[in-house]
Amino acid sequence: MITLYGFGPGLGMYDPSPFVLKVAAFLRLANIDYRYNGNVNHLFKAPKKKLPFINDNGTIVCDSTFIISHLKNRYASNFDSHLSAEQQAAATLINKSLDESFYWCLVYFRWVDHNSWPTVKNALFGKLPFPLSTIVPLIARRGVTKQVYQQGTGRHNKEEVLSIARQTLDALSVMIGKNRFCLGDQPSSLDATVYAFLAEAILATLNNDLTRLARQYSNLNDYCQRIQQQYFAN
Ligand SMILES: N[C@@H](CCC(=O)N[C@@H](CS)C(=O)NCC(=O)O)C(=O)O
Repeated sequence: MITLYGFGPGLGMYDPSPFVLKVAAFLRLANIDYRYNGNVNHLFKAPKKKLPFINDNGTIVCDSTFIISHLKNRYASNFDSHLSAEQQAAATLINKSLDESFYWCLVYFRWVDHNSWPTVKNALFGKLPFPLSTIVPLIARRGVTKQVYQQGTGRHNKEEVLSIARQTLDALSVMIGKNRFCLGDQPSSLDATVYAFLAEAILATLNNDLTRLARQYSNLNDYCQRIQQQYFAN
């Protein structure tokens, strides 16, 4: 059996991490049996100190990209075979764009921007006993804010970060158009990534500039709802 380690439900989401949600979405889209084990403490035992990682019958694989490659090789070698070589190449680059650029916009509006922080703090640290409930979020927020600054996104003002997110959303909206899935009427592994990142912006129980922006794209909302209903109903 495959076990997927994540943070545990939060912000109205299956998992508040887009990377964990991406792997869960892939497993569901490809119809691969797995068990989800969500607990923030998994971070301490995670081999690379990041989530997600999986245990596939004793084989540990870290990082959503490596995990999905592993799962495709072992259980779903034909999952993307309906895509042309050009589509597969574009999918690789879109995946990287979401992982490396849009991700930081999400993090910025959850952790750095003041509007969502009280909700995020409560969702992620609300169950800690006092005084940990005050100290741990403070330290965690300081650490994440430093990461966002070091990565570069934290050096921009709010409007600039929003404009980076808007470019991605505009592009995704054009790419998906009226399609059922990202690249037509059949799912591919790109849907796992696109759904995960869009859902964390559109479906999460947060109300900030980024979530409000993402909710303005009706086809992206429909896309998220469709995948949510079809693959995450239970
Ligand atoms: N490249 C990794 C990124 C994973 C990642 O950044 N996970 C975040 C949560 S969204 C994490 O574990 N952060 C904890 C930390 O940085 O201490 C992947 O694709 O899985």
